Amino acid sequence: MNKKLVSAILCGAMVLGSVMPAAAAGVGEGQKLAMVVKSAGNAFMELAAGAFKETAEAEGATVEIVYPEAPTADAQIKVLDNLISQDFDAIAISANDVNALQAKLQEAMDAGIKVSSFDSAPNPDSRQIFVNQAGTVEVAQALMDAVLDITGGEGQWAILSATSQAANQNAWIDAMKTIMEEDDKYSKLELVEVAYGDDLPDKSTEQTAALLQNYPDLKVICAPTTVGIGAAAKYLQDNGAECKITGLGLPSEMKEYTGDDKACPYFYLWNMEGLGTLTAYTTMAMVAGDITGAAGDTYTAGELGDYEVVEAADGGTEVILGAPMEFNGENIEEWAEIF
Ligand code: RAM
Repeated sequence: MNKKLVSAILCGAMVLGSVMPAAAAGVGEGQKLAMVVKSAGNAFMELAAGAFKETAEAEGATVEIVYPEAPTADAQIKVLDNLISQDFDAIAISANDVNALQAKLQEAMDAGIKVSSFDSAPNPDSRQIFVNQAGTVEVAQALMDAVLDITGGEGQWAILSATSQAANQNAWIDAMKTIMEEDDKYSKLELVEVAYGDDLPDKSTEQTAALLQNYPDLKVICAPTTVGIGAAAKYLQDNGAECKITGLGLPSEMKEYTGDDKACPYFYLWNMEGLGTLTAYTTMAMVAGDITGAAGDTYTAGELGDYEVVEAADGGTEVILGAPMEFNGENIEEWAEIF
């Protein structure tokens, strides 16, 4: 930029500065926030964390994103230990285990740190609020109906999950099983196995191969994990398998595999930026003392609008971002550009 242009911009800024009122302080002004994700190397977690950081920083907070070295509760306990000693105002966490983090998260709350959770909820005693990306039963219903549709209403199907302890995947799987048992229209479906790829691409690929080998008539794999669905879709498509995949995925990672003539006819997810943004506003509102995380609390989450805290099925409280979104051959290109 040439010097004249720079000084013209500076002059303009000074003039504007003298007439414009000072910007209002953001809701996160002066707050020190940490986000603990499930593990590194998971694009879903990076997207949620990116939106959380951007939103909270724009509101005046300082933010640290922490990536545990493995998708386990132990690895999260290690990083929590470190955070508790560093004077954070709040920790937002996606739990690798429902119960195993309780003592550590209680220690954090006893030290005056607000504990919010997002994506994967630790038990109610371990948190003050859960930011749920979509209703648990709604997600399970969408997945069960996809399995019913893609199998043609009958036959063998399997689940490829994340870790066996993952709180969110287990909640969705339990809800799917309940839906399947309660309605006769699913009675010709046979769930043969729940396999675990631990949210690691290689292990998810191995588990997909094993499912195909063990169940030659398998019609559909449902993977309620972005890492699992991506690995399985690649394996099924590269090997020309008849078995199809559906589940929860990131459009950008599923682009090549989605459509009626591909390995994945369609799948679901939610507004990824919204998840990070809503978690940021929720966490900041707790630190500011605008909400406590009790059912009935209301607050504004920036451009996302107004939210109300409600009772969650596990006895704790939650705020629900919205409904799950379907991605298919028609809209995948467009969404893959976004996340
Ligand atoms: C994986 C993680 C995450 C989950 C998504 C759908 O990225 O397991 O927790 O919400 O999948």
